[in-house]
Amino acid sequence: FERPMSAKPPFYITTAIAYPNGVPHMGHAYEAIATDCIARFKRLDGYDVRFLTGTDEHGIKMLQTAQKAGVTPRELLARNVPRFEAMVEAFNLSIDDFIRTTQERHHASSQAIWAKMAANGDIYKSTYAGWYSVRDEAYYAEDETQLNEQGIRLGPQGTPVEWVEEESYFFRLSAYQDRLLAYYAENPGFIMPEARRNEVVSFVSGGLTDLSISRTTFDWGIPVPGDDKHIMYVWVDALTNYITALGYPDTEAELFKRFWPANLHVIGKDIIRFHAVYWPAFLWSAGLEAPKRVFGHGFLFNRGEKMSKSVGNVIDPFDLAATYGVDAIRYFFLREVSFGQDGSYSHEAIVARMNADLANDLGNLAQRSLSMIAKNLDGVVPQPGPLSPEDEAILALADGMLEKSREAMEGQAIHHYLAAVWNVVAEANRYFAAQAPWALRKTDPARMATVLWVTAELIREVGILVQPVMPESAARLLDLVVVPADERGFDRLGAGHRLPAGRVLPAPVGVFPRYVEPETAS
Ligand code: ME8
Repeated sequence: FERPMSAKPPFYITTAIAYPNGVPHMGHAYEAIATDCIARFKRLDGYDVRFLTGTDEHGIKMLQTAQKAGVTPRELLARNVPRFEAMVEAFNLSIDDFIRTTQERHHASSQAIWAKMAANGDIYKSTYAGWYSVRDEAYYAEDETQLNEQGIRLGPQGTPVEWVEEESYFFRLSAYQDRLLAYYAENPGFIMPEARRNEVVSFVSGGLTDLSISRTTFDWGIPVPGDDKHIMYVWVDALTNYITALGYPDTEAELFKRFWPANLHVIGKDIIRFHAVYWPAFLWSAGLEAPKRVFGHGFLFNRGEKMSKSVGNVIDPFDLAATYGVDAIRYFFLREVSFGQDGSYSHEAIVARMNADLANDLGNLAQRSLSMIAKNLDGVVPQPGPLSPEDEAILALADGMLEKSREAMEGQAIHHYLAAVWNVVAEANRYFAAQAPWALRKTDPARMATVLWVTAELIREVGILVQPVMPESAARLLDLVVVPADERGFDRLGAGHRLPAGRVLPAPVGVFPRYVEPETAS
């Protein structure tokens, strides 16, 4: 890797790596979209961003799914991994790397971190006897499980657990309890949102037992260095992906030096324990730093029902994007669902957002104001006259969006950032209606020109700020006001870089289509 030296501050952000035991579902796409939005926001805000995603290809779950389908794990991967790669294209994910845990680089990296942990005295051989959930790929203490009405024992996530008793290597997790608790206390922003932090603190405070980190009853995984009979516990290998992608075990690699520790691991709430307890302990044991933040987002429910392959209500994200448009889907999920909370979606809710927020509020504002410039000013951005208090007020409100958005995004409150932008869009519509430039056309054309200039400038600012959530539509919006490609960063927001007069605009075209039901369309 040759990278130009950058004076920009580094920002390393990752998604979880999904199990490709099936095709991607909307939960996977949601996590990827949210992470992409944060990555794009940071890039536009002047950071040197590295964004990683990928697939978690080992483990018992993968093996069993393959066996049930009558194929080898590699055949299962050949079937499903291309769909995850296609999701990157389909959802316009601005990734820098896609890691697959079956890659050679990852084999080497996982064996290296294991060897480091062993050299540190944190790994010993014993016998594991306890509960394991294949669906979660997780070990659970007996008191975390319970019997359901059918007498089936379930883990805390509601998945069946099975009794496992075999020779296993253990990781001395118990030795890290105090250091973990101290880390949580000193870094209150390490686990977000707060509900997730409380959950983890209470789990760790309750006492940590050593963790079984190898199995001998199957072979689909990375062998333990020096003891091929043992296959590493899939989570040891999975978590290590985040450093493999930076060149580990070469800690002198340029990417590693620049981007580790990670700024943000974006994951779902069901896998917080792995990231906020096991992962820092593994890293410390290997002499590495813990990540700066782990954010556990909520779960998506289709019409209020939990999506799962077994329930059969998994919505294909590719279908959603084809039906409503990628940007509409990206906007819908990031605006509708408070990031960190669970969320629900339905056709009606998506259409309501598309038509109200996008087609009406933002789309119409652009269309109405820019077509007035086209019709009345030969499509040329006018020179504004003296600004009225109303003009000053709406411009100041727009100039204030960046600070509000940054503040929200500091805490991954993506929905607050979007609410701040759409508050300005709503005010801009009120401004436009109150100034009624169409009525000024005959009575006061100079004033009309000023109002149209102000509105076009608002479109420029909003266009720049919505790029992280709707990259394509925002680009088209910015094309309508002819903002050059190198003037679309957040450093161009505000009073210092107003829309220059004299710019010739293209004929405005609609950027946000209204959703019309197929039945009524014909
Ligand atoms: O957990 N709504 O993989 P995974 C929102 N391989 N998010 C959801 C979701 C839903 N309905 N269902 C799943 C794994 N997710 C491991 C990760 S990381 C080193 C290893 C999220 O395919 C889930 O919370 O089961 C996780 O963050 C991601 O999708 C991948 O889930």
